[in-house]
Amino acid sequence: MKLYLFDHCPFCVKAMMAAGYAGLKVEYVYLDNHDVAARERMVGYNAVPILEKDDGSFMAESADIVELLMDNSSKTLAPSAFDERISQWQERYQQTLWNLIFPRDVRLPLPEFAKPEAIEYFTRNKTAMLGHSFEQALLETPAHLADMRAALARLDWLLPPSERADKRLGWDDIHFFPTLRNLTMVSGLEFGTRLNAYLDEVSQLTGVALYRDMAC
Ligand SMILES: N[C@@H](CCC(=O)N[C@@H](CS)C(=O)NCC(=O)O)C(=O)O
Repeated sequence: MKLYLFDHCPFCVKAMMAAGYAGLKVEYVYLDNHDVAARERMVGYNAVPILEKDDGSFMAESADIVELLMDNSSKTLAPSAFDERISQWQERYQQTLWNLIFPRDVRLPLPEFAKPEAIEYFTRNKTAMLGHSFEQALLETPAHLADMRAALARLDWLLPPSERADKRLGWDDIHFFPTLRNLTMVSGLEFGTRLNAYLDEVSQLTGVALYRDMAC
């Protein structure tokens, strides 16, 4: 199987997590961020992740891909326990997350941003979502960091899988780890012992690397 993806994309990370946790042989193919036509050719619309199955057919939608990958494995995911809490947190802090993450995405040496046109495409789209430039978002970093520190302090319920009664990776991790993993690209953001343990453990269980060593 092949997975077409961007490394920074939280939906793609869900699929990567499942592939890694399931221990499946899946080839990762990183698309140029601006190559909309490649996505449309495969699934008829513009979105990654896209899974190419062994029979050559394509499927989109991260949750469906996670299900299919897990169905091909002997492992299972624990059911979600904090679905509501996770979506409320993500909604409440969406602007702060975007301000911290979008301008940094294109500063990392990621394959989807290897070409200048890819950086231009992403910058144009995400600037429109933010309502201001990446330069402004970066200038406002101290305020966004303060807001995010308060946000992280509210995650005391989030335990590493090994500290839970059900020690499996679960749907909550599939939904939440991609966002927290993206925050590891933000220089000066401290996660604390427990959240760092969470990030390290889920990264290790899924084979999805963190961005700590390239934080900017
Ligand atoms: N509902 C889709 C959403 C996927 C999605 O929004 N992917 C974004 C990347 S994070 C995308 O491919 N956007 C197209 C683009 O940026 O051109 C899923 O869960 O897989």
